[in-house]
Order: sequence, then structure tokens, then C-alpha cells
Amino acid sequence: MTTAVELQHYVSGTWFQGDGGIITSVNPARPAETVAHGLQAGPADVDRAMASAVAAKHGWARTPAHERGAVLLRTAAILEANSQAWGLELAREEGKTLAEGHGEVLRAAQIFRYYGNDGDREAGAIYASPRRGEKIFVTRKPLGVVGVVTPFNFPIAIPAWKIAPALTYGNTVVWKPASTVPLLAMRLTQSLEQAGLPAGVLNLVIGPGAIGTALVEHPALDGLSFTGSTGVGRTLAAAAAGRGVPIQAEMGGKNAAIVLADADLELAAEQVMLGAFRSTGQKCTATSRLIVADAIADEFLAGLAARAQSLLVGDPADPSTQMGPVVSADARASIQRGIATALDQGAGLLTGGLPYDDPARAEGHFVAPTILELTGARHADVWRDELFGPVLSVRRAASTQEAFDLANDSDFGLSAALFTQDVTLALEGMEELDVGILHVNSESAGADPHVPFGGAKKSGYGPKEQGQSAKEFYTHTTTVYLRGGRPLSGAQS
Ligand code: UN1
Repeated sequence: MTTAVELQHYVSGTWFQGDGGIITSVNPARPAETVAHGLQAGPADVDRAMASAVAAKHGWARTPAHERGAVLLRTAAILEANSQAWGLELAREEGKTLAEGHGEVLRAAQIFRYYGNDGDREAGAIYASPRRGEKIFVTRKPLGVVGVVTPFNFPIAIPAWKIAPALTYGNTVVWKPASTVPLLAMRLTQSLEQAGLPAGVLNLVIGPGAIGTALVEHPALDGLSFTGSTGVGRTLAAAAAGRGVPIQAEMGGKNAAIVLADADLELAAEQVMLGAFRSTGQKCTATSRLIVADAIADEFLAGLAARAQSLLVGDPADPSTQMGPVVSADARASIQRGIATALDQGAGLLTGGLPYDDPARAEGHFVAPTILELTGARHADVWRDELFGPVLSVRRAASTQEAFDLANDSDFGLSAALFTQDVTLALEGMEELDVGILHVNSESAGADPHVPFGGAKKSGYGPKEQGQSAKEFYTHTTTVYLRGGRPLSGAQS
């Protein structure tokens, strides 16, 4: 057994212990095992972190973009060099498999590399002027001090895709990670420190939700980027709006995979499995609803249930494990309650559902991969509410239009996956499906750093993340009408 790491916070380039309540990060596969422990930060630490970010903001904004980018590129190299060790820590702290933990650290490196290079790309736009001797420029400036509030499910990739663009475009940051995954937050901060990030440019305060509230209420805050639950996101968005602070909030999803009758069923089954059960279903982009064409439903669902039953569920540190636990005892209890409610409301159980009774998995926060079939028009909470776990609910559709209508039958609209080999149906899906991200013939999760990420309908609030959207969120523009101050040579007087 490895020893627990001592948690520390980072403000003004200095690591220090908190003086708030105890914070213990445990291994969700073996909750008796502590991964990291320490004391929470308190409101006074938020004040100090904000003051430090304010003090650093002019210096960082004036640092040439190329030099800011160079810090990010060195960070990417440090993440890559540590990806095995930190991937294992990620798996122990969050519960996703070793392969996913390792892959996530590499993904964070890829994100830092993309934004590190973006410092050398375009820095604004030039427009023609209706007046002779004038050009109109649109230049970009950082917002200033940005708050970053991140969830447990991607302990290093989601922080990377908020912090990397914030820094490359010249902002300073105060970061509050989810208190269930503080160790990986320390690792990312350490890698930026080692890469030479100046003191005060990134400040890390680990603690409860009250830290997020203190951040959004702080008068010096210039912007806030949040990913997490719908309830917290809306509260922060309301508080930010009340203070005139720009916010991007990425919240819930109830993402559908649609398998049409002409789909390659092997490919669709493999991808639906990944969408529903990778990361133990704990992704805002996970597939939690499945809509299957009537004509192929019996065959497809039987195959899918067999695959789910054969999934190796266990300790993520074991390289053969295909699905780990959920993050906490509370998460497990609420997912099991969601399954019980679905069964009460008439769902048929195709596989899973029951808690594990073998000692190893009964002790950890394991939930079996579960597939529930809903029939008729009866209301089912599991069709509407995000359970954030390995639970897939299924409905059959008699036509393609019905399949699209069922997919749109949600307040959320983050992502969807459409399986068909007919390009006409794929084009129809692009028109019909109200989502921010559509995958055709691949699973509903997955996101590249150079293209917009975010949802339609109630899945998000404010600008999207990633690519050009990140630049737009983390900067404001100045439109400059530029004339030379004396007549152009050759001009008529
Ligand atoms: C992915 O689909 O790989 O919280 C990433 C989440 C999303 C990230 C999804 N913001 O799950």
C-alpha cells in the first residue's frame, strides 16, 4: 500500500497547509485506503488567492503570448513524462481504469500543447474601413482574473481545458477543484510551477462548495468557468450575472445513442458500450439513453446485455479491469436509488441493477453496468434525470422520426450518437437532433481541443468551451479605428 500524500494549497507561488476542516481523498475501490489528506482552505485563503491573482495580472497580460505559450508547452512535456505515475494516482483517486487515467493525463498534455501553440496563431482581425486612410482592427485582451471550478470526473483534463486557454490568452487564475480529487489538482499545479509559471498566475485553493461561492462573490473576479452539476451551475450563473461577471457553465446531459435499422450492429454495440460504461458512466457526455429501431431491437439488445454482463468490473489499478467504481458512497447510493425508482416505475431489467455481494466489490463503491428497458408512454425518471453512473435506459422506435423525437425528449442537449450507414439519414439527424455535439457512428463522449465543446438547451449556460470559443470567452475585444495622423502620401489635399 502506498502512503497518503499530504494536501497543500498554492497561492503567490507558495505551497501551504490549510486551516479549515479535514479533507480526505480515498480510493473509491477500497475506501479504507487514503490517497491524500490535509486541511481545507477557508474564505481567507480565497481572499489571498484573489489578491495574488490581481497582483500578477498586469505582468502576465503584458508577457508576450509566445512566452506564455512556452510555459504551457513545457507543462505538456512534464505531464507526458509523469503520465504513468499520475495516471495511476488518478485511477486510485477517481476510480476510472488505469488505461483511462493514463490516457487522461496524456489528453491534458495534448490540451496544453494545443493552447501553448495557439499563442503564435492569429491575434485578432482587420476590417476594411469605409473611410480612406483608415483601417479597423479588432484586437483581443484578457479578461483579467478568472475563477475556475472543476468537477471530479476528469480530475486533470477538464482543469486543463479551462486553465490552459485562460493562461495562454493572458488571464490569471484562481482554481477550486472538486474536493474528491485534490491530488491530481496538486499534480497539475506542480507541473505548471516546474514549467516556470510566474508566482500568482495560477492559485489553487482546495475546499468545499463555499470556496466557489466566495470566488463568484469576490469583487475582483473578471470571469468564471464552471463544469459540474446543473444545480450548482445555475446558482453560480445567477450570482455571476448579478455582478456582471461573464460565466461559462457546462452542466448536465442525458445523451442518447440512436441505432437505426441499417447500422453496423457490431460497431454500434461496441461504441454504445464505451459511451455508457467507460469512466463508469460518469461523464456529462456519457450515453445514458439508447433508442433502437424496432426491426433490430431484439437482436441488438440481447447482444448488448451479453457484453455488459461480461465487462470486467473491479479495482482500476488492475490492468485487466474494464470498469471501476463510482466516485463515492453517496454517488453509489443515489444511483442505486435511481435504479430502484426506475424498476418501481415499470422498467424492465435487461442486465445489472443489483449491488455486488462479493467482499471486494461490496466494500468499494461499485455499481453493476445496468440496462433498463422502458415501454409504453409511462413516465420514467430515469429517462429524464442524470444519474451520472453506469445506467442505460432504452426505448424502441418504430420509425426514424420517432427515434429523433425520442432523442430530443429531454431538457438537456449536450451530445448524441447516431448509428447508420445511410448518409441521407445522417444528414437528417444533423438537422433534427438538438445537441451541441453529434457523433455519427462513434460514441457520444469525446472532445478535441480545437473545436467548440458544449451543449444545446439546458446543458450549458454562456459561451462554449475549446477552440475559437475558448478564445472568445477568455478575452474581450477592442475595436480600433486606426488613422495615421497625417495625410497619406499621394492623397488629394
Ligand atoms: C469527453 O466527452 O471526453 O464533464 C469529455 C464532462 C465533460 C467532458 C467530457 N465536460 O464529462
